Amino acid sequence: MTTRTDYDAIVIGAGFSGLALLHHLREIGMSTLVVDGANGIGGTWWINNYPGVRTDSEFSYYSFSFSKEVREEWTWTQRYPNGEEVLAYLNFVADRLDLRKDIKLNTRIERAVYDEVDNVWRVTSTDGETLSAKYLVSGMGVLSQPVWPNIPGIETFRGEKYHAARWPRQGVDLRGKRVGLIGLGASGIQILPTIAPEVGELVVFQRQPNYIVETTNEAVTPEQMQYVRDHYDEIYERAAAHPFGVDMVPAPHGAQEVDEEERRRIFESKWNEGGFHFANETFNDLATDHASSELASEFIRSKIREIVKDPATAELLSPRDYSFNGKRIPTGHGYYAAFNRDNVTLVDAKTTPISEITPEGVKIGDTVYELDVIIFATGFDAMTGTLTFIDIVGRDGLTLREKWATEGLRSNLGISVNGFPNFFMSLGPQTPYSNLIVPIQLGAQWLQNALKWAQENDIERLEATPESEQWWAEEVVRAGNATVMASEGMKAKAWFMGANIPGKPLEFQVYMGGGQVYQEFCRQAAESGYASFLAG
Ligand code: N01
Repeated sequence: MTTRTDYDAIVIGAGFSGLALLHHLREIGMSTLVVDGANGIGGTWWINNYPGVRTDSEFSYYSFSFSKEVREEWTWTQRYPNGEEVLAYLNFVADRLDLRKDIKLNTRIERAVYDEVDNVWRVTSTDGETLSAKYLVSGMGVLSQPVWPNIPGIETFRGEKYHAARWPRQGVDLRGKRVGLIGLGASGIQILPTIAPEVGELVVFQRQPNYIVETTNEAVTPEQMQYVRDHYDEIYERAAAHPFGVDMVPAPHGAQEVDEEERRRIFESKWNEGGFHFANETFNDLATDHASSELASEFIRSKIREIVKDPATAELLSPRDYSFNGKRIPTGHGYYAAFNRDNVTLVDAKTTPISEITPEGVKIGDTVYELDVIIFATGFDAMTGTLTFIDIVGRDGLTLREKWATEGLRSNLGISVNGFPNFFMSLGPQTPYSNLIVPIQLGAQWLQNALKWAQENDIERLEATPESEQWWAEEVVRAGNATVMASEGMKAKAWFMGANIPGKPLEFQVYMGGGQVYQEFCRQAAESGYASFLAG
């Protein structure tokens, strides 16, 4: 007998994942509730409203393809849409697909417990309400749990301090102030050139430089938008077939297969095209061959020297300890040029690290940099952080946190975990390193098919088998070790290795084998009658 529940499915998170899941689960007749702790829909785009936030992917492949209405009626205005525009898009999707009535905002989940006797999930929010559902799905995002650095004295600072991923919605007046910026990943790299013109003084504390692929951000013309509408299926198919989920044509050659002059020409032309075109359309081995990755590194160092006027600053901005692809590559909008401004100072926080934050500012060696505001763009406990922050309690009272702490990261395709029946993850750990819109949409479609199949075949529990977890863990390691990300990611302390969080086990948090390969594994799992999900 099936136990009555409040909903068939509860989805945590109202971002891209939550919206796609709600739509697809509704399509198979499931009563579905999406809950989110925020006061608005948007997920990562709601919480990351720091100055300068925008996509690193181009508009044409940074949207859902599954709804003809949305495709036809939505108009993007910027090649790299800013946060406000992406939020407007997500609100448009919610309205157009009539999703809002099944989304409960201001509802933060702190505990979800699997009841084995009744085969239901009981989900409790911080205000004490408990709801039940047969299926629990995480749409909590991969980079949602911000980390503050463990710098002594941080609480003593007398001025204002903000984390990029907890930026006040009403904004912050930085005009004329002395601002310190700690953290130069994709977040800090967008913040810096945006605030530099308005602040009095900007002191940038750099521990490890990044390789930034600069771009320009043109307005989308009506003709370009119409072209995208007319070709959306092709665009989406190309993105889904690309290892990193972008609509780009993979290069035919490795970087060492052409002579130096030709290499420079190709690098130069794709640098001018901007952003991810440099990483994906120059040569096909920048992520797999160290020497090729180093050639790309040297090209970017030469660009830094070209753009940044002060040679000492240019050298400090040039990564030397790891090569291209060692960290997630950020798209820059005038990042390097911002260091030519008189009010921007780059401080080396690697040779002598920040020792302390004092009431007045940031201390390095004997120098205290006096500041009014400190911005921390210090990143996230990626992939697992949100899932282990709350209590997700599976069979026999085991939490996901305990399972992964004792066994290492384990899942079948990043979708399902043994010991946690009928619990699924959109963008779980061990899913592809990619433009995430592609795995989000394909993941929602995969889950729709899986749950429809379970309903039709009276399957009460879907749950990764232990064998599938072992297989997938081995494949994640195999694929990761075939890339330069393995060694370079460790040197660069990349979040995709868990290396940015002191004490976190060092292992691949994502699947580096390519989005298209991953999707093939998902297809095979479905075609096999979901055999690797039938532990229950
Ligand atoms: O975080 P990060 P992020 N002292 O982890 C520094 C996605 N994203 O929020 O390199 C000094 O990349 C740390 O220094 P180091 C995207 O996937 C996407 O920027 O460890 N510095 C590093 O510079 C991205 O990869 C978009 O030496 C300290 C920085 O903090 C991911 O989110 C936009 C420090 C953290 O960089 C994370 O990006 C934004 C300390 N004690 C984010 N502790 C778009 O697509 C840490 N740091 C647009």
